[in-house]
Amino acid sequence: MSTKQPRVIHLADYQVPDYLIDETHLSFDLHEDHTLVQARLVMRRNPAAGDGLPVLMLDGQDLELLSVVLDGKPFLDYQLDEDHLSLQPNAEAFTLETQVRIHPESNTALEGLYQSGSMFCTQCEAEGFRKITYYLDRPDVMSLFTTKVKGERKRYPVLLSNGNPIAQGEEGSRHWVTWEDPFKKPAYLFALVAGDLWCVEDSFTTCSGRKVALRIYVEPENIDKCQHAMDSLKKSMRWDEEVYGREYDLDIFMIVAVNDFNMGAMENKGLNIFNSSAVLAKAETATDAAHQRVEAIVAHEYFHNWSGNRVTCRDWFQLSLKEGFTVFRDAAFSADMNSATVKRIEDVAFLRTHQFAEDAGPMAHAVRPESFIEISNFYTLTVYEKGSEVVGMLHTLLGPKAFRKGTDLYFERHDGQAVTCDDFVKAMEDSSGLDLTQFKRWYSQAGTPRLAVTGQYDAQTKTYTLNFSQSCPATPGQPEKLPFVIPVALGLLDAQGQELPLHLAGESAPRGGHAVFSIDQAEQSLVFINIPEEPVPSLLRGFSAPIKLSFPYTQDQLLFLMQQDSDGFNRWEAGQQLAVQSLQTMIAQVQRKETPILNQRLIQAYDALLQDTSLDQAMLAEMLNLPAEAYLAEIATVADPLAIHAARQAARQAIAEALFDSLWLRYQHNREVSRQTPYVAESEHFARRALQNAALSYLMLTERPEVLAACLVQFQTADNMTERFAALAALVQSPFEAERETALADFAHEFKDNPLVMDQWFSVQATSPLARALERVQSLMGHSAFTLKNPNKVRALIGAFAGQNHAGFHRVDGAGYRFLADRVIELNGSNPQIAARQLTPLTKWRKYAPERQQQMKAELERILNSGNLSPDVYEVVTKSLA
Ligand code: B3K
Ligand code: ZN
Repeated sequence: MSTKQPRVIHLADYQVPDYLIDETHLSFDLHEDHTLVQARLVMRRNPAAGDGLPVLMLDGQDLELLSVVLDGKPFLDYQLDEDHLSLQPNAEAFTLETQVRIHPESNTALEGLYQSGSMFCTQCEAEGFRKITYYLDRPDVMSLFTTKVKGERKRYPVLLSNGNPIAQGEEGSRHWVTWEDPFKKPAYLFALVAGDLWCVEDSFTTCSGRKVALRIYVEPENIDKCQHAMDSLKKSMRWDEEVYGREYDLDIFMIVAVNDFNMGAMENKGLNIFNSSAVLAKAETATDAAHQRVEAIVAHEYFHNWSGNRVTCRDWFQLSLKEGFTVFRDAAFSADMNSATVKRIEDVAFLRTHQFAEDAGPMAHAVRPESFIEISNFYTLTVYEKGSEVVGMLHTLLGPKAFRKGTDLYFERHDGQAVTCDDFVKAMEDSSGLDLTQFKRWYSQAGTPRLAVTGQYDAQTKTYTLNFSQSCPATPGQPEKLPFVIPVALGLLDAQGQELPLHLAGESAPRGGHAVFSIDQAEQSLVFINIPEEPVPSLLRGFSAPIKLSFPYTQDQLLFLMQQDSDGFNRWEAGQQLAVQSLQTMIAQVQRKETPILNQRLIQAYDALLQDTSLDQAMLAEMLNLPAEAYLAEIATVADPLAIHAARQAARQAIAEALFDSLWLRYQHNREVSRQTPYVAESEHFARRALQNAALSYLMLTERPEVLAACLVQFQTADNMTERFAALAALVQSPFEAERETALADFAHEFKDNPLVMDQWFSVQATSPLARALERVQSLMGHSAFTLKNPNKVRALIGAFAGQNHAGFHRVDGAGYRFLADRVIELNGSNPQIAARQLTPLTKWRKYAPERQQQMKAELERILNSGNLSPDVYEVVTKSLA
C-alpha cells in the first residue's frame, strides 16, 4: 500500500489534457502467474491545450514496466514514480509503445484486471485502467481501441473485449482473438473477459431494422438462470427506442456475469460486466425483489450506452451527468414495467432514509462535488439518487415534451464528446426557453432543503393562501445556502376529496385540479381564489422535489388524505406521517419505561385498507409497512436505536393482534392463488406475493399455531424463492427456536452450492432482531460458504448486520462497533473500496447520544491509527472525525 499523503483533487483545477490518444492498440498475454500488456498509443498534442510540448505524464499504478518505444525506437529517457510514467515528446504527433507485467491473479482490490474464480475480468471505472497499462486515464481522453487477447484455449475458450471480433488465431495450446470498437471511448469503458463460459443467445431488431446479437455469458452451472436478464435486456432496448428515440449502435451486445464484483454492474461499451447477483434469476432461486433488481440493473447499464458512453463525462466531478440521468431513466423504465406508484414509493423511502442521512452527515457533498480524495467514495446516493431527482425536477418543470426535446438536443449536440452537467442543463434551457440559472444550485449546494408550509383560509374572500418558507442546513464547507428552485406539485381537496380548480390570484384562468408551482424564494406565498370551503392541501405530490416538507396537518386531515387523495404517492405519504407521529410517541414511551401504545386510529385506517379489495395489492403492502427503523433514526434529533426497535416491534405486534382476521383472510386467499399459479415474474404476481408475505410477517408475530403451521408449509412446499424466503425470514424472526434452526439448516443444505442464495441465508440471520445477533454473525464468518474476499458475502453478512440490524449493531457494550472496525481494518488491506463502503454506519456517530458517540468515535480513531490506510478509508475516516 502507498505511503504518500493523500491528495485532494478540486473541480476548480480542471484543465484540458495536454495530449490526446487517437488510437489505442492493446495486446494481452494471459498467464496463471502474470499477464503481459502491450500498448501502442497513437498520440498527438491537444490543440486546445496551448503551445509548446509539455512533459507527457501517463497514469500507471502497480505496473512493472518492461519497455518503452517511441516512434519505433527503444526509449530510455523516462521518469517513473509511484503513479506515473513521464517523458518528453519531441514532436506534435508520435506513437508510444509500452510493455508492462501485471498480476491479476493476486489483485484482491477487484479493480483493473483481476481473476474471479477461474476467469479473468476487468473493472476500470473510475481509475482502474491505470492498473492495466500506462495511459491518460481520464474520461475526456477518448480513443479508438483494438484489443488482442491471448490465453490457453482449454482454460479460456472465450476471449472477449469491446466492439466486434475482427480476427482470431491459434498458437499451439494458446489462441487469440482481436476485437475492434468502432466508437471512441474513454479508458474507463474498456473491458476484457477470458474464461470457460457458456452463453445464452438471442437477437434484437432495432427500430431501423438492424439485427443485433445478444449474448449473456455465465459459468456453466448458471446457464439456466439467464432468461429473465435476456427478457429485461430486450425490453430495455425497445423502451429506449420508444421513450428516448435511442437505437443501439453495435452489432453485438454482451453481458458477462462474475461472482467477485465490487458493485452491481458496469456499462463497458458492448461488453457489460455484471455482478452475478444482478444477472442471474429464476423462480426457484431468486425472489421477486431479485428479479426486479435484475430488470432494473440490466436496463440501467444498457441505457448508459447513450447516457454515459456515446455522451460521457468530462471529469469525475460530473459523474451525476451520466449516473443521475441514467437512474432517472431506469426508474421510469421500471415504473412502466411494474406499478409506477409502488416504484416511486420504494425510491422515495430509500432516498429519504439513506440519501437524506448522507446529506446530513460528514460525507455530505453536492450532486456535483467540489473536491475529493478518492473518486470511488463518490459513487454515492447523492450522485445517483439525488442526481436522479434533479433530472426528475427538470422533467417536472419542463413537462414531458420539452424534456424529450432537451434530451434529443443533448444527445445530438454532444454525441462523441465528454461534457459537463452544465451542458446537460443548457440543452434543457435551449429546448424549453426556461432560464435554469437558479435551478443549477441543485448541482452545487449540498444538504436537504426544508420547506415549511402553512395554509390560511379566508371564508369572506374565498381565498386560500399557502405560505412557503425554505431553508437548508449547513454542510461541510458550505455554511450558507441560497434558495433553491423547488417544484411543488399540489392539489387542494374539498370535503369529498375532489380537487378544486387551482386559480392563482392575478391569473386569468385556473390551472386545473393538479399543478406544479415553482417555489424559488426564501419566503413565498401562493394565493388561490374561488375556493368555496377550507381545503385540505395535498402537497409535493409524487414527491416532486427531494426535500423535507412540513405542514401542520391534523390527524383527521392525514386520515382523510390517506383515504381520499387521488395522488397514490400522497396517500401512502399521509399514512407514513400518521405512523411516524404514533411511533415517535411510542419511542418516548419506551424511553420512559412505559408500555408503548399504538394509535387506535392508525389501526382502524389499516383495517379499512385491508377491507378495500379494489386497492392495488402491492400498494396495500406498502401502506401496511411501517416506516423503517433507519428512517425513524434519520428523522430523530438524537436517535435511540434500541427504543426505536422496541417501539416499532410493539406497533407491529399491536397491528398483528388487532387485525388478525383481516390479515389471515388476505394471506390465505393469496397463498391459495400462489399455490395454484406457476411463478410469473410480472407486476400483478409480484403484488399478490408482496401482500401475502407482508401479511405472513405480521401474522407470525401473534405466535398462533395455525400461522406457524401455514408458514412451515409455505417454506417447505412453495415452488419459488419469494414464498420460501419470506417464510424463512418470518421463522428466523420468530421465537420458535426449533423450527427456525431446522429451517435454516435445511435451507443451507439445499442451497449450499448456490452462492447467491447463500448470501440471502447469511443476510436473513445478520438482520434478525433476536438476541446475540453479533455472536451469530461472528460464528457465520467461519462458515464454509463465507469469505471476506467476496464483496457479496461481505455485504450479505457484515453490511447487512451493521446497516440493517440496528438493535444488534448498536448494542450498549459497543461490541457491534468494534466488530465493524475490525472488519474495515482487515478489508482495507485487501479491498479498499469495499472497506470504505462498510464504514458508513460508523460515520453516523453524531446522530446518537453521547455514550454511543464516544464508542463509535473511538472505533473510527482506532481505524485511523491502524496504519497504512488506503486513500478510500482515509478519506471517509478523516472526514467523519473532522
Ligand atoms: N458505472 C458503474 C459504477 C462504477 C463504480 C466504480 N467504483 C455502474 C453504474 O452506475 O452503472
Ligand atoms: Zn450507472
